[in-house]
Amino acid sequence: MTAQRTFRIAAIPADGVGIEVVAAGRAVLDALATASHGRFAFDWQEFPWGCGYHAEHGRMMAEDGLDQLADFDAIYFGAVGWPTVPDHVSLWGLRLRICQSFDQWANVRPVEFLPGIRSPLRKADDTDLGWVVVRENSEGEYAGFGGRNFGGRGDRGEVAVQSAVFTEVGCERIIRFAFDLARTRSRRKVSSVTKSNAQQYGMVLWDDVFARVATDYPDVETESVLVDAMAAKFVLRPEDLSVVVASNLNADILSDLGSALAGSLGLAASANLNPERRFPSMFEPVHGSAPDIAGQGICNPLGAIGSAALMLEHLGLPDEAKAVQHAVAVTTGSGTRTRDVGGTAGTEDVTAAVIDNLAG
Ligand code: GGG
Repeated sequence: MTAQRTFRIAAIPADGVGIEVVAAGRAVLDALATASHGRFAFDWQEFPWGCGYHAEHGRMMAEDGLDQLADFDAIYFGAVGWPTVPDHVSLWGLRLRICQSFDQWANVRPVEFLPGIRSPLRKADDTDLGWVVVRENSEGEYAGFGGRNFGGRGDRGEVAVQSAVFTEVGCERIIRFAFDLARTRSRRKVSSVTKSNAQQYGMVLWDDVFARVATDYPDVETESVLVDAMAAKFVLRPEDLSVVVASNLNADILSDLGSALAGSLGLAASANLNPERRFPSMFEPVHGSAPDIAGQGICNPLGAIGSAALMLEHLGLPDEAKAVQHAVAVTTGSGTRTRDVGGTAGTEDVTAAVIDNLAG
C-alpha cells in the first residue's frame, strides 16, 4: 500500500549515544507509521557523518552534505562529539554548520516535568511545573567571529578574540517567536534574559528590541532578567516561568540547567527551527554524545523520543506528537526508567515501553 503522505527524513545519529537514541526515536516513529495504516510513512535516509567519518575523511560531513540535506522534510539528529576530535572542530563541522547554513534560528527547548521522575524542584508528583527555553540559534556568542593571533610572539603572547554578534533582525525575530509561543500557552508570559549590565552593546540592543516588540503584545506579561538572576530563579521560583528567551550561549546553559532540574539531561528534547520553512529544520535531544556510557545500551532515549514528537508537530501531525508525549509520560509514570532517572531499564526496554504505550 502506498502511504497518503511520505515524509523524507534525514537521520544523522553522529557520535556516541547519538547512535542509540536515534535508533530509539526511529523505532517509535516507524511504529506510529505502521499504526497509521497507510495515512503516513517515513522514508529514512541515514548519513554516516560525525567523528568516525572525520577519522576517514578529515571532515565531519560530506563536502556536498548541505546540498544532500536540503530537500528533506526534516533532519533527525543524535549527538556530536568524541574524544578523537577536538570539540570545537566536531561541533562546528556538523551541528553548528547545519544550524547556521539552514538558518535554523529558533531553538525550542521545553523543560518538562514527567510523572515518576524525581526532580530537586518537585515536592510531589503532581506539581504543575514546566516552561520553554527559546534559544537564539544563529548568532550571538556562537556567531563564529574572531581569531587567534600573535602565536609567534612566544612567551605566552598569543591573543584570541571571540566576538558576539547581535543584529536587530536576529534579536527581533527570536523575540517575536517567543511572544507568539507565549500566546499559545496558558500562562502568557515572556522572560527575556541578557547580561546587559556588563555586555553593554549587543545585549542592550537586545533589551531595546525586547521593549519595542513587547508593545505589540499587550496581552503578554513580560520581564527582563539578568542571566545570573535567571539561573537562581530557575531553582527558586520556577513556577513563575512560561517562555524564557535568551541568546545562544545563555539559553544553551539555562536549558541544561532546566533539564537537570526536571530530572536529567537525558529527558530534554529540542527543535532547531527554520520557521520560514525555506530549509529543513532539525530535531535532536539536548544532550551530547556521552562517551562514558556510549554503546552500553543504558542511555536515556526519552530526549530523542521527545524530539521526534516535536518533529511530528512540525510535519503537521499534532495528534501523533501528543500520542508520543503521552506514551512517554505513561512510561516514566509506570516505572520503566533508565539509570540517570533512578531506574534499572536499558535504552531498548524504555523504547519498547513507549511503543507499547502508544496504543493506550
Ligand atoms: N544533541 C546535541 C549535541 O550534540 N550537543 C553537543 C553540543 O556540544 N552542543 C552545543 C550546542 O548546543 O551549541
